[in-house]
Amino acid sequence: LDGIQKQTTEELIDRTLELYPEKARNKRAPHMAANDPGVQGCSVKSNRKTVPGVMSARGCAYAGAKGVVWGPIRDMTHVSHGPVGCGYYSWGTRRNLVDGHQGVDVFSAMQFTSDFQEKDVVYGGDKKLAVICREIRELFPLAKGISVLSECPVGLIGDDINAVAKKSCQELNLPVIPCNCEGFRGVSQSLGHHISNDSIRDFVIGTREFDDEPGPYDIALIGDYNIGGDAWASRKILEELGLRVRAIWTGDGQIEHIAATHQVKLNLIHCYRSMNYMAKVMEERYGIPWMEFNFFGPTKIAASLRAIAARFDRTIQDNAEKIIEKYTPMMQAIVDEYRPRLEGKRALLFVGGLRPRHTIGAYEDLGLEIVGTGYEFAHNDDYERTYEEMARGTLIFDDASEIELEKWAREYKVDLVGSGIKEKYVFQKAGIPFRQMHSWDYSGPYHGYEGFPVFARDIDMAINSPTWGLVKAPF
Ligand code: ICS
Repeated sequence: LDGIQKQTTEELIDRTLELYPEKARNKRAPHMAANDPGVQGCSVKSNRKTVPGVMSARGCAYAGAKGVVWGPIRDMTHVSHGPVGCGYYSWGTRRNLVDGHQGVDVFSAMQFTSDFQEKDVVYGGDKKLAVICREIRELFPLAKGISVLSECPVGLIGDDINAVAKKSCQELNLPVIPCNCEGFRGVSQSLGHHISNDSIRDFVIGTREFDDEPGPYDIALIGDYNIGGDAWASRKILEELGLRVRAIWTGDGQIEHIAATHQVKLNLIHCYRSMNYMAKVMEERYGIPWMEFNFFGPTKIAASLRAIAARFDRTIQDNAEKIIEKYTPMMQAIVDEYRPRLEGKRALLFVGGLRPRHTIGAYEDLGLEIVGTGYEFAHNDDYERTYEEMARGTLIFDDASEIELEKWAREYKVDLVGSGIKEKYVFQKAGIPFRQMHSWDYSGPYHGYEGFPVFARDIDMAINSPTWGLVKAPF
């Protein structure tokens, strides 16, 4: 990119690290690098404990289990087991949309919690949990199951939710699934994803079969959480391709479909970070192949459609070409409209475990340049998938703090920051356009052909709003 070279970025990294005292500087140094694709040894250290005292944007294991993997399953109840706060503050914040009747056959807008009090911490909460399961069965007879998501104190006092779940399951004749996702486990929400995948492996997968006969085009859509309707947009294209989407993990998800996923022919994974574990398990256990794909922006969508179609017969492959032919002019019209207003604008991204690499193509379709990208909680395999997506010399980083992000946004003179709610107001107050790339800033969908026009409009609206000319930061 123009004016961005490996050396200039390395100098910027040095200037950034100077902001820290020595100990923190040494700890943070391995977590940022200038991109050098194809060169071995250029790697960003990741999946490590956040440096104490450095402000981080990470969540916890409970967040990864409740908010990310289990929460979007619409037809069961999810019990936040422990004090009331964790359930309350994870209530309805991720915008994973659902279809159906709340409180009847869909429960995603409700908060179930065991509301631990002092006596539960002292004497244990197992009995209370059994009562809650009975109450749920009685009050919501159409609920297809109960997940029990442990908060920190449950593990600290040594409650045995697995035993309670087993007993309740027999007593109520209903799946009751324990998930030992206490917030203190691991270094971020990422371990919560893994623990949840393990609980699906141990208690859900293979416990049901689909009502109708399996077919050659049966697939599962894995790692699409229907943020702002994303999974609905993705599903539409896959169906147009001629595939049968038998289950979605877990956006607008149904537990019985998830339980029968072992019958599909191929697992298609959008969010690799949060669900690669189960894809690998299904491959080992049931011989189901899996592949990653990317439905952000027309370039990546077309490449993904061709790659997916290549796994099937001629009919599907022809369909892929037909779909691409049909949508390309529509997408070109969007690009023609917005690209002249966005060409050469610079963006800095900082999101969770997938989007910092998966959204790059969509920005580039609009003419933006990504000068830096980073993850809150990605692992090594995510970084390996990132280097090739970014231009040489650009900045790649892990678990950034506010002071680092501010430094980079200012020095790179970015036109847009795409990150989360904890970052948003810092940049907006500094007069820098911002889009929230977790919740899509209450917009969406951004996936698929339906999503790209929405994305393009939002990015244009953020960057080219006349508001910015009226903002004068006092610093
Ligand atoms: Fe996957 Mo926020 Fe996903 Fe990713 Fe994951 Fe989270 Fe969100 Fe972010 C997520 S599952 S909640 S794509 S929908 S935990 S936006 S890794 S951090 S980039």
